[in-house]
Amino acid sequence: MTNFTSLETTPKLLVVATGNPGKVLEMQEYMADLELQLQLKPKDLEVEETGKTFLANACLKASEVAKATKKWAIADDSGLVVNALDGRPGIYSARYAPTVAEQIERVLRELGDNPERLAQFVCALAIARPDGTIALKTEGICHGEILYSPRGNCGFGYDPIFYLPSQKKTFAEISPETKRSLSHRGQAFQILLPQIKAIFT
Ligand code: ITT
Repeated sequence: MTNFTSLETTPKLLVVATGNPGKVLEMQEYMADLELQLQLKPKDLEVEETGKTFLANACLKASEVAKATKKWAIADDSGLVVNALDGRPGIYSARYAPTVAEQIERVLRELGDNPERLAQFVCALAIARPDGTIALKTEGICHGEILYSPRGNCGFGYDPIFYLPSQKKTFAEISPETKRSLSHRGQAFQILLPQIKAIFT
């Protein structure tokens, strides 16, 4: 009798379903130790983010890119959730204004001198099989505060206004290694990496 499981091969290629270069850099580092070839999604393959939650949008992006490329795909949907703004910009973080500088400016303007500055970065990760079904998904959260003006030049997006009391620095003032260990994306990858290893090695 043929043993069909012996015919199965371990997938070695994972399409990164994002067009955000900041995310790509961070995701590459989390998966650097895996014997896994990462491939960027085709530039013209855009997925409309119609979900109401980070997790729903991560699943949508991973699933659509996997189906279009017929390969395993990983997606990240993330954003900044500000308590005093009723959770805004949230899932609309990338669309809160036309440029990153204007996005930061809008958050600071809306907060004004409100002393309630608590905020969280949230990151949902999803991995889809080539047929679009979701194999893995999880969420990571990093708690911090919104400063009154930007500080630092590292990272991307809202990093210059996101302050970590434990480090007494913003995400844009800490090293990429420290950000990787503390961030929302770091928390999510910490949960997912053992499961990613189980599938891909
Ligand atoms: P893809 O959908 O192509 O992955 P995107 O940038 O549009 O790229 P999202 O819809 O998930 O991705 O929006 C995430 C936004 O949240 C991102 O553009 C930043 O503004 C912000 N963000 C997420 N993670 C961040 C981080 O680690 N540091 C700073 N800002 C972050």
